[in-house]
Amino acid sequence: MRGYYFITDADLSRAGNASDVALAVAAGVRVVQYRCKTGSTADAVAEARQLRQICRPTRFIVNDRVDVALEVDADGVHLGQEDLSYHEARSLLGPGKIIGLTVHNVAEALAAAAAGADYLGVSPLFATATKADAGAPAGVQLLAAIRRRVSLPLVAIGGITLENAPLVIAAGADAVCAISQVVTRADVRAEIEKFQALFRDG
Ligand code: TZP
Ligand code: MG
Repeated sequence: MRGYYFITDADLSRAGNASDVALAVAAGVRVVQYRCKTGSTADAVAEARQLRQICRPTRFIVNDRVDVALEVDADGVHLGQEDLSYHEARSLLGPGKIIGLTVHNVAEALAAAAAGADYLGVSPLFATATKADAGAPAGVQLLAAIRRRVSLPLVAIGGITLENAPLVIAAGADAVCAISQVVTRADVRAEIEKFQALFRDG
């Protein structure tokens, strides 16, 4: 889990999800999350199936959609507080799949850990225009507070840049996700590699 965590965004992407995911895999990213908020279920399944193939053996996680994850044999799902619960998702997915949960405060983090989550997404650390309903920025203080209480892998997200990522890692993040800072750029692989280097150098 340690390193840069890639999430697709077809609306922001310059070159499209398939290109972005192929470049993320080439850069050595360990986890790719397919996040699709628009379009039909049939289109989501078709795209997820294509991305899933590009990702082998990189771990492939589907955002929100347990049904899509099951259909394409994804490695797991990432769920928010308003999606299926951990227990509902686990009963559908079975024991072998990864379930990541987004948390916005320490209480949610403790509840997610107690439920059995495999990792936590801590969100949003900073202001972001990428997710309209992301909520108020929590700052690195939230990450540090969760780090003190929870031993699960922590993935930080929301407004992360190459400038603030070192603070996020120092506060205890195992992984960082930056969507707009990567998929809008001409050289997606090079941007990912800059984030990955922060984990080696830090
Ligand atoms: N979940 C919380 S914030 C966010 C998601 C998907 C968007 C992060 O995008 P960016 O461009 O890295 O701020
Ligand atoms: Mg969700």
